[in-house]
Formats: sequence, structure tokens, C-alpha cells
Amino acid sequence: NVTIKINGVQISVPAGSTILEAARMAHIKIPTLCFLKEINEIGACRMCVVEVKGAKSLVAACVYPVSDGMEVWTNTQKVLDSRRKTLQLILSTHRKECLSCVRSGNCELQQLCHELKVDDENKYAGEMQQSMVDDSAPHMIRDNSKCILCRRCVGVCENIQGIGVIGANGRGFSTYIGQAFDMGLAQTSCVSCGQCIAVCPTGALTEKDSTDQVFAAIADPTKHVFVQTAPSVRAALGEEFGMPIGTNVEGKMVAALRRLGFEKVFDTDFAADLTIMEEAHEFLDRVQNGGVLPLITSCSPGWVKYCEHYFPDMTENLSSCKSPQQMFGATLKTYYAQKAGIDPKDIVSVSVMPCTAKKFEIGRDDQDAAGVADVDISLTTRELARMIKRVGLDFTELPDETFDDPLGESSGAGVIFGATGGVMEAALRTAVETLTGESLASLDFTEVRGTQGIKEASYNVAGMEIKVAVVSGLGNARTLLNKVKSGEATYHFIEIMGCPGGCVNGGGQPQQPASVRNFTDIRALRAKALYDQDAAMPIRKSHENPSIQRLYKEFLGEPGSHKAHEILHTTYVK
Ligand code: HC0
Repeated sequence: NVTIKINGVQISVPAGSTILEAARMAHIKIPTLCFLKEINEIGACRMCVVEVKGAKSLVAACVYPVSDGMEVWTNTQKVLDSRRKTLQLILSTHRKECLSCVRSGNCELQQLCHELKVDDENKYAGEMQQSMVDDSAPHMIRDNSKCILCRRCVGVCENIQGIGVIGANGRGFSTYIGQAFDMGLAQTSCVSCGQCIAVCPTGALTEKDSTDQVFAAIADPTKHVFVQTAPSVRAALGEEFGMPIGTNVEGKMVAALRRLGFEKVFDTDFAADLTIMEEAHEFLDRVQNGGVLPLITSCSPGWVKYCEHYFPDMTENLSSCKSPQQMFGATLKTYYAQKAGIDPKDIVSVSVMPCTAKKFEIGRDDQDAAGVADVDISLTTRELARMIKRVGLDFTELPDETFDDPLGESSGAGVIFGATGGVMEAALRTAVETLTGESLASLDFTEVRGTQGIKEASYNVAGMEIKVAVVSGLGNARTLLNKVKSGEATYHFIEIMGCPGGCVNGGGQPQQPASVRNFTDIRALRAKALYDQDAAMPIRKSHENPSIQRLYKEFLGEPGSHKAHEILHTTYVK
């Protein structure tokens, strides 16, 4: 440890801490804008400047390490004036559309201006950047007139996802974030993960909003509008209404969707169970009949697109299973439509996902079991929150309600899909019992839990050694797949999720500010909500879900049947 003084108060902190971290330990908040731990540590924006005794100028607290005997001041006039000037200069080129901006209320720039009393927002008014909007991609819009050049999007795309399709173009006043050669984002190998949106402090990056389309469909008397909600939405939606991170709001979410006017409120978790039935069957088939191994999960559309772009020779390893979102839509428009006597063409199938790549996935080829799109509109968690706010529902006061039958029944295995390792654990629960013919003594495969980017485990099942790996974040996927390709590592089964931590940290989830993200593991808190729900459920294995059993009995036959293949499986592009 080293001993330092902050604002005259002595404190002992671990050697190697930055001033920002040391101040946090002393319960002193230093504002930041560009800094995101492990994502963007470039010390560029100068919001976090502090005075250090002996230093010639103000230093950036986010990257400046403490040393023994250091004296720091975080709140002198010089410091406050400097931060205010930084904000005034940012505002001079910022399109201040704050009344209607989608980020109004949780914009980090707005919050800082408020805290630092920047009330002369036009102080340096002058030439503005030319407004450039890129709406070429299926999932998002970038409006550079609201960009503050913090480069958090660039950092997450390059350093975490290892994709790097965006960067700073131009120099000086003309600098802007864009793609090489000014291509549209759609022309690059962007995989639509939306991590850039999740880390953007302002309204520069947003998902393509489909809320008006959903309201219109609900108001159309000729349409039957059904909704499904992904596992991890319930673990994060409450944050939009001021609830603590990691609060499971499943019951209130169902109540809200019903009050919004959806005809039935169903659960993607049901389809997660269905995915397990098909994927476990596919896995055992490949193991027993010499199929391509390792089998790699295919439920994360960002990962699937990444595989097609960057590891095209491994698309044969991908499971042919559609994602649960798509399996749900396919089942809704075939099995359920038949049962309910509704023409699939009159159904509007809406999903609520923690994901922006799901907006891209709904338009992929071979995702139309009933001859029409399996899913018509995919909303993010944030868009659902906007809908709830627009109609004035008092979310926190809603009663807890339950999903509709039969596509609303799920097992604990379906619930944990939303966290990295969850799909693997769910698959193991079913595959191991199928292989051994015996009931598992413990359902908890704790080796594949946790937020580490790469996890490995090996299980002895019926005398066979099964080696598995679980990966989240595409940079980690690249690391692992290169080892698989070189023969350095061998596995039978790999789960890959595009976003670090899995869907709980998806690009469509509520945006937490840097002041929270830098000091809290939001992935772990949201994941815990799902594992707690699983532990408390009476049915925790996909193959024991009675509605799934009925679906096979009445409609699909066996897992892997011809009909199941027609409806629930898909193909990939090389
Ligand atoms: Fe996920 Fe899914 S678990 S990808 O992470 O598999 O988005 O939450 O809905 O489809 O079920 C996201 C989350 C899903 C799908 C499921 C899978």
C-alpha cells in the first residue's frame, strides 16, 4: 500500500491504483467522460483533471498512478474551471437537442453539465461540424452531431470485441467517428452487437427504434400481436425505472406488456428449452455418429455473423439450431397459430431482447417457417422501457403477473440462457441425463458459471470424457477459436456469446453510466438474478418442461425429426 493525501485527508490505498480509484476509496467522486475501465483508458477528454503537488499542470486522474506521499486536490477552483471549460468546448459543437433526445435523462454529458453548473451552453458557439447520420446498418443509427469524440465506442469495438470497424477519421476540428473510406457501417464487417451503443455516453449511438411500429400493430384490429421476452430482459429492465441493478422484474414486465395491449405475453425461455432439446440431440448425434466437432452454439446472432465473417471455415461447427428468438417465432406461427386457428399472416410476432443483433437476425435468410418472417419486430430492453414510459405505466407499482400458456412455460435451464455459461449448463443438464439415462444428483455445473471471458471444464459422462468451453465477447472468441484451429485446444462443445458476460450485458440493455460501470460488475449482478430464479424453480431441466413435452407429442414428434428440422433449424453463409 501507499499513503497519499486527497483534499487534505490521509488515505492508504493499494500501490498501482490510479488517482481516480484512490479517490473512490476515499468516497470522493471525480467526474469522467472518456474513461471506461479495461475498455477505453486513454486519458483524453480531461474531465477528470486534478491538481497534484509538484506537477506542472493538471493531471488526468483516470490514468495517473498514485505514489507514496502524493498530495492531490480534486475540487480546487482551477480544477473546477478547467472541467467547466472542457464541457463548454464540447457543447460548442454538440447538437443540443436535449428536450427530445433519446438519452435525455441519462446522458452523461447532460449530467455533467448539470453537476458542474454549465449554464452558458453557447459560450463558445461558432462553426458546427457537418451533421452526418449513418443509418445504413439494420440495427443502429450514428448521429455524429451528438458525438463528443470520447472514443468509448471505438475502444469497445477494437479492444473488447476485436473487430475495429470504427475509428477516428479526419484531424483536428474535422475529426469524426466513422468507417474506413467513409463506407456505411452496413458495408463493413460490423456484427451488430451494439456494444458501442451500450457504452456511448450521449445520444450519438442508438438502436433503430421500432416502438411506433409496435404501437401501430397493436392498434390495428386485423392483427394479432404476440410478444416474447428474452431471459435477460427481466434482469435489467427495472434499472430503467430506478430499481437496483440485478432486480428480477419478470412479474412486473409481464403485467406491463399486457397493459400495453399485447394479445398474449409469452416467454423466450420456453424456446430456450426447445433449443436445448434440439441442440442436445444434435450434440449427441454428432458425438455418436462422427459429426463435425466441436459443436458451437448458434443462439447469439452477433457471434454467428462474426463466425461467418471471420471464421468462415468453422460455420460447419455451428449448431444448425435457430436461436430461441427465432424458434419461438417459428413455433408461434406454425404450432400455436394452428391451435388458435389464426392465419400466420395476421400475426405480428414481436420480441423484446437485450440485443441489437436480434434486429439483424430477424431478417436473415431461412428464418420463415410458416412462409412469413418468424419474428416481425425485435425491440431492445430500452425500447420496451420507452413504450412503458410513453403510456404512463407506473412500472414499480405494477402487480406481478405470470406468462400466458402454453408458450410461456419454461424451466430454470431456459432462464439461465441469459448469462454466459447458461446455455452450456442447460445443455449439459439434458445431454448428461439422456446419455446416462439417470437423474443428475446435482444440477449446478458451477465450473461454467461466472463472468470470466473464457471458461473450460471437462466432465466424465457414461465413461466418456466431454470437454467443453464457454466464451463471451468476440475478442475472446477469436483467441479460443485460433487455439482450436491450431490444435492447441480440443473440445466437444463450445458456447459462444457475442457480448462480454453474455446477454445480460447485451447491446440493447439499459445504459449504465461510467460512474457505475467503472466500479460495479453489472454483468455479475444481472446474472445473479437469473441464477437465483433458476434455483427457486420447480422444473430446472428443459426436457421436463411439460409444454415442451406436449409440443413434441402433438406437433414435432422427436427432437431432430424432419418436421423439427424444417421449422427449427437454419443455414449459414460462408
Ligand atoms: Fe439471449 Fe437467447 S439467451 S441469445 O443470450 O440462446 O439476446 O437474454 O434471448 O434467442 O433464449 C439474447 C438473452 C436470448 C435467444 C434465448 C439464446
